[in-house]
Amino acid sequence: MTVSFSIPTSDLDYCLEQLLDHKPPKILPPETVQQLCHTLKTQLLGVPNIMHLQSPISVVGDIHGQYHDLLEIFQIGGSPPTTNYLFLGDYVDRGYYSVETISLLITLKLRYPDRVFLIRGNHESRTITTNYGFYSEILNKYNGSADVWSWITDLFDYLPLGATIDGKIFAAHGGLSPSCQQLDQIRAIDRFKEIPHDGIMADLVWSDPDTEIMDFKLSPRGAGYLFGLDVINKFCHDNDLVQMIRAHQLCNEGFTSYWNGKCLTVWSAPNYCYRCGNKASILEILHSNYDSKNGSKTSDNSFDDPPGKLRSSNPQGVLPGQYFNIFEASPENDEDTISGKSVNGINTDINYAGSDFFGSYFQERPKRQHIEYFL
Ligand SMILES: [Mn+2]
Repeated sequence: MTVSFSIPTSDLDYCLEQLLDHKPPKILPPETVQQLCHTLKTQLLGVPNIMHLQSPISVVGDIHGQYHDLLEIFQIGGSPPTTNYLFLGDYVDRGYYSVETISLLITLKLRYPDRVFLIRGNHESRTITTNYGFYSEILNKYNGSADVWSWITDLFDYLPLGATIDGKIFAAHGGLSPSCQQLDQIRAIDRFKEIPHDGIMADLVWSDPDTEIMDFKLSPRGAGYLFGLDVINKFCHDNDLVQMIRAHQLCNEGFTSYWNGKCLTVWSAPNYCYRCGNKASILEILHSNYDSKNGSKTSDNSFDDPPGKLRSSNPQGVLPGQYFNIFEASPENDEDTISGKSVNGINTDINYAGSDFFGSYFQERPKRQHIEYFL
């Protein structure tokens, strides 16, 4: 018996056709999903925990099963192989089309392996997908069988944890970890497993920046940490980086720039859960040649005060060569708003790790910020 390590292009194109040419999109047969997952796993085995990517590349944040809004991204941002894409995780849960979303992304990764890159978010996990929609969606769409869920969540264990872009930008789903000072510590992790409750791997997918604190604080999410400017400055300095790009937090305008562009949040699920009314964005990185602008080649601490000048000077708060392409929900998203009864998992939220942190967070937290710690 032979083990396949690649799938013919024509077969992949057929899968793309099934997903793209039908409305609603046709789900792929179970055996096909199994084969796609198996093949991608064998390919991801050789991929390091932190991928080494180059600009130009477009960075995409949370999608959460909003399949039609994902198609909107390719519409406005260009499609592979013409445009390179780095997806920052949280492909599944919440929206109605997690299966179609992850099937499309897996197929695109196999079809254009050097153009499409996927890293892991906190929802690429067996525990989380059991509670937030993906698992039940699969039972519904695959006649009560959880096989497809097993294959896809097994594949999640193989996804890389982050990427560098031009060696200067660090990208991950969530944020930094008090247990991690060096990128090499992330490179040394055995990532081929379920996301643990704590430690570097957990923090990378769960943490958030916070402009009101210094150092690390436990996150109100119940996993990961909040981290302040001093933390990101030191991490960037020690690892020769200029910026961190991440997703994981709903942004009303589709993006947030922290600390003059030192940290950016990309959010790519417009009208999140078919009811938040928010915009979405993708971050287009054309280049990372900052030297011509500020004339200083050697400055590692460009963001430290007093100013060393590598700070954003445009309205979006991004660095030179970067642009947030903002977009709104697809027409299909609106239809789902009208026809939708409840969003996947939204009413069964309360339990994660046995505690009621999600509900209690909203009750206890003073309403001083627009930050909402949606899972
Ligand atoms: Mn997330």
